[in-house]
Amino acid sequence: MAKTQSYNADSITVLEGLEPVRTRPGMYIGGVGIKALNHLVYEILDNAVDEHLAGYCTEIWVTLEKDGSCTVKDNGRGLPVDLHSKGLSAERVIMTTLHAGGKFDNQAYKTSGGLHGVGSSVVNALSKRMTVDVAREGKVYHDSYQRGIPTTELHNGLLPVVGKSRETGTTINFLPDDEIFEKTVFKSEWIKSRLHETAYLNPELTIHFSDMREFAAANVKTEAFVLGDDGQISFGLDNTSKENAEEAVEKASGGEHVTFHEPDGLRAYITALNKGQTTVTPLIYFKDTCNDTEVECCFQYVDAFEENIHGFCNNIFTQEGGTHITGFKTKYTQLINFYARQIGILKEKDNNFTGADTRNGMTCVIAIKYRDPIFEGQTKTKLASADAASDVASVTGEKLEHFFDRNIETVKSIIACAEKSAKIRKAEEKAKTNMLSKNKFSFDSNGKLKVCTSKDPSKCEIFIVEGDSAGGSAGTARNREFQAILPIRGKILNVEKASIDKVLANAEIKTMINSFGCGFSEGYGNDFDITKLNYNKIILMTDADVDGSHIDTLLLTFFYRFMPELIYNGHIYVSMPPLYLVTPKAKNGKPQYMYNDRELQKYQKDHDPSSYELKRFKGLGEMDPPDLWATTLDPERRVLKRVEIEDARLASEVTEMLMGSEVGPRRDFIYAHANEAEIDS
Ligand code: 28F
Repeated sequence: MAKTQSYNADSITVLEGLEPVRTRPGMYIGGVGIKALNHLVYEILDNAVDEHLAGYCTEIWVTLEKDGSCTVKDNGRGLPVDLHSKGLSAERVIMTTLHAGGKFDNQAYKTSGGLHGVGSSVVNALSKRMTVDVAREGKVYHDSYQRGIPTTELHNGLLPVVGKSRETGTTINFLPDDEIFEKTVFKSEWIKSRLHETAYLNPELTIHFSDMREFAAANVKTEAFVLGDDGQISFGLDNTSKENAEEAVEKASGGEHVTFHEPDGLRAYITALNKGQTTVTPLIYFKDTCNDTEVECCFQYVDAFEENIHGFCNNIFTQEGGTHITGFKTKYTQLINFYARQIGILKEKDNNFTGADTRNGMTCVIAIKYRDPIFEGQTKTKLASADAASDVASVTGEKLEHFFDRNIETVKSIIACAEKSAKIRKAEEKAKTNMLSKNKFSFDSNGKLKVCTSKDPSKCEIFIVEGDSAGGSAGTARNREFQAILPIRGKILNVEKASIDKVLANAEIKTMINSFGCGFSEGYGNDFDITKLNYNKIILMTDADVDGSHIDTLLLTFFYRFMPELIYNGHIYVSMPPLYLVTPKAKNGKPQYMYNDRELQKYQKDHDPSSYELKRFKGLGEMDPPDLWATTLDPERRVLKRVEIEDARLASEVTEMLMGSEVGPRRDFIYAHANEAEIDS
């Protein structure tokens, strides 16, 4: 702590003014939504954490104030305030110019990098008001801004002294600008979880969080207080227990206070991530430095068929992974295979475990400190610095060999998880290959597909119809040159519930996979190749009744799970066959097709019922071929709905809920949306 970091204010690189920040905030903080709002807090917090990483700050206070502003305070050295070459206090330069940050101080690991490194000047520009108080050299210096414009007068470029202090540190209070942000109410849950994560990554740091905002207390006020006969306050409404009542009262008066301090660091992090799961190994931890890159890692296996690996670089969560993760994975896979052969679990002739096999059940955090990291990817959270991979690999190899040599039982437990994964993977592969190979030949035996003559996929269409009768009339009505018909019998398998080998054993599914020709993708392997797709349009042409729509849902579930690209690339359509045929009795009356009830009701409003004949099509099989062609197959006249997934995640959740094995959510969803669905009259 005594080490005084040498710097000179001139080393602050001054790039440009703050105007562009207010005109295009999204460029600097990724948007103007609630995530971007919280990002303001993280920007300021990162600077305080940098001061901790430099070795000078041990505590940070984050407070959400009553007035909606946020205060971050640290007990570091205090921002420099002496004159910068521009004749201004260094603090003023740092707060009013973009990317002002000491390139000089690459002795420390700046958390800034990519999106993260925009620094406090961006927060200043996007805040209705901001104050900076610096305690250093026994004095407290003050500066203030409005929307990035200074409102404190400097004397000969220096900040006014507003007080004395034996401590040192920096305190910044800012109120996000409601002219910029859609919402200016911080989401405290996200902030608390980020503070907790920061505490896990920095075991010597203590972070205090306070939420003083009115409504935080107001929720409490809306509950009915009941003064118990023991004089204690409790909740009249939901009989909240006494301690909650006390906490609630504290929130009402003095706000919420939480302190994050995790002296067990990553070990505590992994323990928290594995809470409630059956662990299969002890915590495995190592930390070392290689080529100036600090590598810290902790992992533990649980009895579950999943893998959770979180990477950090200079305290930044690398959501999109990167070289530190690949370096770890490569080395780890080699190691586990080496030990599996040493122990004799893998024989000479056996293939190696895949990387995924060796990480089956692993929960892992890899946190590195790296100078001037390069980030790339959508949200600048993918580490691209090449030599981070080799640095991590060498620390991992050296430390784990040492550990595994002395803990062979743990290695055996890990290998047992790998064997389980390998077994399931092989079973799936077998199911898939024998499905594809057997079907290549026997496929034509069930000869259900009525192929078209053209072999140009860009022209061809395949209609998936329900049952052989519809298949028959569609087969007759279609244009053989470019329209193929695939009749499927009854309901196809509900793939959301079935395991992969059952899915691949289902005749209808096999026929579809083979007809399309592009293979399919599933968890372990991606053999999907859209360039091999035989048809430009895959058209679901089921009957317009409840059965038909159920089949549509099952088909879409199948496409979403095994061939999502078909949906994303717009190859999937739903045909819109007519529901009614109205034939006027008058001699020259022209028959008219109606595609929904609204059209029919409109017609019925304008025509006397005795003036026409009404036919309701119960199924496509009932339509004679010329009608079917005219209304549903002819590209010139038909109506098709293209299936698009706006939000894949929403679609999968809805699919999961509707087709998944749990009944509860499906029933709730259907009840909730029943009035939206056009229930057949
Ligand atoms: C509430 C947020 O921002 N704390 C900070 C420091 C300390 C120094 C510093 C910051 C020097 C040239 C970049 C002090 N003394 N909390 C914070 N504490 N920045 S931000 O220096 C800025 C660099 O430009 C500091 C000696 N060296 C560094």
